[in-house]
Amino acid sequence: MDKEYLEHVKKQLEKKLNSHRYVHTLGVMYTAASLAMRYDCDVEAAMKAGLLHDCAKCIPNKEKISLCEKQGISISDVELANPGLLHAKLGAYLAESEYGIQDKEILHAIEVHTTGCPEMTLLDKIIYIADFMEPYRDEAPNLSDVRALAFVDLDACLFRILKDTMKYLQSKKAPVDSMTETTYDYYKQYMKTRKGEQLCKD
Ligand code: DGI
Ligand code: FE
Ligand code: FE
Repeated sequence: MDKEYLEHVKKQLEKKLNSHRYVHTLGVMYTAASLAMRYDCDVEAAMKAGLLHDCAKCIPNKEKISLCEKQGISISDVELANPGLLHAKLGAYLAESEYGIQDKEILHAIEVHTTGCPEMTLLDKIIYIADFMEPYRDEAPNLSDVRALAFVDLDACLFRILKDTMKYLQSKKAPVDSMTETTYDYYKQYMKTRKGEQLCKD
């Protein structure tokens, strides 16, 4: 375990994030570690991705946009209207350029942690789910169900969160990012197919 690296990054992030976000970040790091243990994923990679997933969250929105433009990171219409969404892509960029992460799997998990994507890797799913269920999160509905499901059936848990997120965005009349929608459609189909296969076996 690269303890020195994790401690070093923790100190950096404490300066870059507000205290609410910093505490959330530690929650995601340890929750991701637990899920990695359960599903036989690389625990150190899960901790690094969890620690860094929101590293760009507290950059002011205007700066998020200008940083993306400078780095040639594409911005969709929905992202332009909701620049907060850009913290995932920018986070992956900063994880590499500022925090020295070279592992593409870690960078990808950070990049897709807000919208998800089709065919997520095990690490992508762990970070996406840990972000939603970490101990300090308290605003989401059905949290206790999601937390229990995460340790029993990772894909069912992922789909449950995607479904709740779509419902939440629709209730707020918030514009849905095309990747959020694509991910939801992909895992809806995936869970349907899985159910069909299960029934064939029975
Ligand atoms: O950064 P965190 O708050 O820890 O969590 P996150 O990166 O998952 O971001 C959560 C927020 O992102 C939550 O308020 C819902 C929002 N979000 C996710 N997908 C979309 C979205 N917001 C809009 N407008 N459109 C989306 O497709
Ligand atoms: Fe985030
Ligand atoms: Fe987060």
